[in-house]
Amino acid sequence: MRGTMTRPPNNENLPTVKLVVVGDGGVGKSAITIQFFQKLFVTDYDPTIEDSYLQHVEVDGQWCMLDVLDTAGQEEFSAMREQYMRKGDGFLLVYSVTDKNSFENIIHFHTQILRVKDRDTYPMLLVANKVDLVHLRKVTEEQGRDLAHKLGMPYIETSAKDPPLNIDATFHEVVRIIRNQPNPGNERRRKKKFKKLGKCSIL
Ligand SMILES: Nc1nc2c(ncn2[C@@H]2O[C@H](COP(=O)(O)OP(=O)(O)OP(=O)(O)O)[C@@H](O)[C@H]2O)c(=O)[nH]1
Ligand SMILES: [Mg+2]
Repeated sequence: MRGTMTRPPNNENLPTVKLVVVGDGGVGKSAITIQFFQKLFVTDYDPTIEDSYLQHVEVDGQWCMLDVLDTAGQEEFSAMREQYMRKGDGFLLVYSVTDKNSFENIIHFHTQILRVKDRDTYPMLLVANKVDLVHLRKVTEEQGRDLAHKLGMPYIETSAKDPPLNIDATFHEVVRIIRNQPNPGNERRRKKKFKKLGKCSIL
């Protein structure tokens, strides 16, 4: 009987969870996504414009349809950002531990997501990728954890290279964060109410 528990149920009944993978160009967003969905490491760098992946997954005994958008990190495609940010239920904010700039730019993705969502918090996970490149590392685990703490999100270290590190754990964790968020609708309303109150007090 236990075996039947792990079989995916009818896809039509599954709740869809939309994840968006963001971060600078070349940090490994596509490599992480392809390692998760196809179980292989892409060694070539082929800048993404926009790719999406769909698959049912089981997280903590509950199945869902995971709809993942792998976005463009290259600056020339940044105009598309607001549009895809609107669609996400949760975000993977990826930087490369070998690229300090990509780490420093995380704050901009974070700010933009909160602005587009009109929220004070939103389900996000800080992903420090390429930790296999030990000798090229420029951003320490402590720096990563500090930033995650400051931005109010969990932190995870990954490698998309074989043998992969924490790739399944990363996607599962974002699903968990989305499921566990406290009453998102209420928070949005509360923020709007505060804005109105703010206006009233000025008048
Ligand atoms: N060693 C190592 N290389 C990686 C890792 N992740 C990605 N790479 C390599 O880094 C390069 C860029 O990876 P991509 O996944 O294409 O980067 P991206 O973030 O999708 O880039 P854009 O699509 O331009 O935004 C590729 O050559 C990958 O093979 C990793 O964890 N370890
Ligand atoms: Mg890519």
